[in-house]
Amino acid sequence: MPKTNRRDFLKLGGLALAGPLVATGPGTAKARTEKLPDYGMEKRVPVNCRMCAQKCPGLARVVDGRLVGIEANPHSVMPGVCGRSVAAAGMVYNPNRIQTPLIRVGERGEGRFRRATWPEALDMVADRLKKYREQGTPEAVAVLTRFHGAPGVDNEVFKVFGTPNFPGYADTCWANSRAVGAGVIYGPFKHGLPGCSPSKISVDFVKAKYGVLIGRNPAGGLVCYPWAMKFAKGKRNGLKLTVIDPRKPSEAGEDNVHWLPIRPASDLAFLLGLFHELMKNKSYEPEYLRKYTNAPMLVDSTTLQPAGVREIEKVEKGKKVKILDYLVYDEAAGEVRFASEAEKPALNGTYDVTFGDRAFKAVTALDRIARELENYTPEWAEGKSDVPAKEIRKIARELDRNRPHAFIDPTYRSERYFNSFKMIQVICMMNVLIGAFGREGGIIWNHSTKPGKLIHPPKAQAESIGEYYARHDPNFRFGNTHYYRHKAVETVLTEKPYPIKAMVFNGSNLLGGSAGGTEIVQALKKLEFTVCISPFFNETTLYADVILPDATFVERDEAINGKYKFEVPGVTINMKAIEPLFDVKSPYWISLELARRILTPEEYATHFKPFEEGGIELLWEKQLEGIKGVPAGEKAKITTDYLREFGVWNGQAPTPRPKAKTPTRKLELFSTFLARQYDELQAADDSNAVVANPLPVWQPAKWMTEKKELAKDEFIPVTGFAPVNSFTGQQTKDNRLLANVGEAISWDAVFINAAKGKSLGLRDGDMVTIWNPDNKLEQNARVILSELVHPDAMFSYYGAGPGAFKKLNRFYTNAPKTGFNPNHSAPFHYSPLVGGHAAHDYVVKIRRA
Ligand SMILES: Nc1nc2c(c(=O)[nH]1)N[C@H]1C(S)=C(S)[C@@H](COP(=O)(O)OP(=O)(O)OC[C@H]3O[C@@H](n4cnc5c(=O)[nH]c(N)nc54)[C@H](O)[C@@H]3O)O[C@H]1N2
Ligand SMILES: Nc1nc2c(c(=O)[nH]1)N[C@H]1C(S)=C(S)[C@@H](COP(=O)(O)OP(=O)(O)OC[C@H]3O[C@@H](n4cnc5c(=O)[nH]c(N)nc54)[C@H](O)[C@@H]3O)O[C@H]1N2
Ligand code: SF4
Ligand SMILES: [Mo]
Repeated sequence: MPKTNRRDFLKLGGLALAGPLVATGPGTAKARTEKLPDYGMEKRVPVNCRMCAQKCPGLARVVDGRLVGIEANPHSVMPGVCGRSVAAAGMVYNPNRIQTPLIRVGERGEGRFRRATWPEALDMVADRLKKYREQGTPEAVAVLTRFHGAPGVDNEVFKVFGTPNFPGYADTCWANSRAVGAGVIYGPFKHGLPGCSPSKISVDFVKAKYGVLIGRNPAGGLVCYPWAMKFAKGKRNGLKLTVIDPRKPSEAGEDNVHWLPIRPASDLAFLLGLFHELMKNKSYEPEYLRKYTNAPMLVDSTTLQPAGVREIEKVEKGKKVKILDYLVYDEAAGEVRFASEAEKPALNGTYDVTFGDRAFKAVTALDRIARELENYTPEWAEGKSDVPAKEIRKIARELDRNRPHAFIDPTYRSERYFNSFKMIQVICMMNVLIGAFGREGGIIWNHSTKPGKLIHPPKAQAESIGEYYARHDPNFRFGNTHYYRHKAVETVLTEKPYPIKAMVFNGSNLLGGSAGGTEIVQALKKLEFTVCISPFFNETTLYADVILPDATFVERDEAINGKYKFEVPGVTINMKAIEPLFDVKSPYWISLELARRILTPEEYATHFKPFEEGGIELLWEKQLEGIKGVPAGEKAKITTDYLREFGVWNGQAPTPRPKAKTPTRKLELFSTFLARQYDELQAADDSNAVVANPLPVWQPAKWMTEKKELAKDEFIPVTGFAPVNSFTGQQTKDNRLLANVGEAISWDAVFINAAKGKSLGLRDGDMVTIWNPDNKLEQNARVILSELVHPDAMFSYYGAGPGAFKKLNRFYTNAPKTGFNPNHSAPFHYSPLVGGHAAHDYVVKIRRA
């Protein structure tokens, strides 16, 4: 087995080398998939596609050492890769990739760099970062990772360095409204906080009969190929869909899709109208609600607190755990009892309760919710959302007719508006009411595996700023302590709770992907040092002091991956298919070189020497040794050799169950977590109490509180993904093989309602200027006048154009030269309590350029 090539390390440790190095990284492993059937010359190597973020298992096709494409891995339970993956060669052989390490020469933001050797660039990074450690403040360095190439090793370098600050990207994606909104109803909870990431559950499209997509487009933003396949299969099986979207997403399929345009950010109103109908029509199975949900929980009608709770012990998976028991009215016993002791908890009614020294009346959660919903008629919802009341009634009937094989998709990318959290809370409550959660054709739990680790860094001394804000910032109460890019920027600007002075961007585009361009630029200018590890240029690299180009996924071996985003557990591997091009290096090699330079020799010897010597093979061995989530009988089978040969292991999908991972272990139609938070916020007279209300209640988006109505030239900037693009990443937008399709769908344009556009004197194809009156930053794009966009919405495909940073055009040839990015102009704000970047909760103006 080839191990780490020690000579390469020695070479680099010595004299600075002028020319490119041949070293490619530790433990370059050999793939066996050549054994799979091929057509003569081709070799097939298992990879986890990274053309977007989802790591679908595929096979890289290599002819004479060159990548010709990626195709489905037939050993996967749902084989398939999407068109972006097929076009991977357009990323790899793009001369616009960053070819050598670069060091800034001009001002930050000018995007002027000189070429450097690896030793010079690595030494500079190490010297500049080491300083903070020597001063005793390693926490002044924040490490922002997303598309990182050396999982299992790269972040570990900085963990041993001593920083606790790894502000993840997902406050722009799912980590707030979605994770908390679904978590409060379904679970799971970790350290007392709810967090249901989108990889934890999925919609059973294959068996579903009817569904509502609202703020979700599984055919455009595929998520991962298996999900897209399930969606397509469901549609072939006759799945009927209603799509609620400010624009018609043609990717969802034209034939059996019913599209209803909605005013941006008014989804919550539509949903409340729908919930009103479902409740009025009693669209539920009493037995499901009694058995699996806390609908019978008795609550105080005005304070919204459970009438009485206690903690009881239960054994789960051999471990004692505490669960929350609550009072219900037991119809069998004819008295109020704890749920754990009740035989037939009542779903409806008001009862006399004596608990502790209080005697009072309490109502069932179901009745209390129903009472609240009386306010939100379909007519009220129509007034706010523009979705006709009769359509809302029709959707309610369809859900009722098809339940439980019906769903309202709990969304994926959720951080759009101040009220996105409430929207998702309400969606998840409705899926519980109609009995769709944990049922075939409804919402089901996914199963992933968790590989073990090779490197075990000590815990940092300082508290991370994410944890700090979650504990001390009342507005970031439910904020995610792993994903807080926004708060990292705030810390740079305010230096609270302590200064952040340097940032390491490892496959993360803060300036392109997060709302608040003006403030982010201020922060990037203020930092003492910035390094970007990325194969491609992006907005953030314009502000880098040093850029280190790492190899792309087909040019490197990678840690084993267990997140398969699927109800079927999986283990997948990514192996080097081709030699790295230009003077780029394996990200594992880069990590070791940084570790060697930044850490003490003792630390290096303890934590990284084993990897240097054992290479990726050792990492894989340790990962497989410590893997969790694989049935005992299967564990022995999944060896490195097995993965080398097949690329993927899949387990069996368990039968869907309405199992809850909440404090009560019931699907919490009435969230006990929110009730407690609501109580505290009410007591503190906090205006954000409405956000924590466990009941389905209306909360306006931020722009609605600032403006009564939009003027003729004003729009809310909404985005969506196209099947050809992937965020702001150059891997798709500057890709020759995708550019034509991108042009064909006008991925660089903004789409507005035809009548409204005409009233502004605009013609189809005009170049327009778009700006936020609050910061005046101007952007240009072509405008397309369309019947298929709500008058208040300005739609753009996210991430294809350069937005306000036209300097990027110098680094690309195939990408559009104009195109709007709402993040660049967006205010620097975040949604109350949960902390999502609320990228679309503001108003833009347009005029002909
Ligand atoms: N307005 C608006 N904002 C959004 C979204 C939206 O739809 N609208 N989408 C949001 C979502 S869902 C997400 S997940 C985030 C994305 O989070 P971002 O961090 O904003 O993601 P990208 O824009 O893809 O930028 C990541 C960078 O990693 C680099 N990269 C690609 N491959 C590699 C690699 O192998 N190694 C290294 N080191 N670097 C690599 C790419 O050049 C790219 O510039 O953006 C969010 N922001
Ligand atoms: N092609 C492609 N697929 C991807 C990715 C990619 O970059 N490219 N990225 C992956 C990632 S990280 C993610 S998070 C997922 C995201 O997957 P999705 O969450 O499905 O992503 P989007 O396409 O951003 O948004 C879905 C729909 O919401 C609509 N929408 C926007 N604003 C509103 C609104 O106010 N109300 C309503 N009702 N609808 C609205 C958009 O028009 C769009 O059709 O996609 C994943 N898959
Ligand atoms: S969805 Fe497509 S681009 Fe994204 S990882 Fe899967 S195959 Fe690759
Ligand atoms: Mo995302």
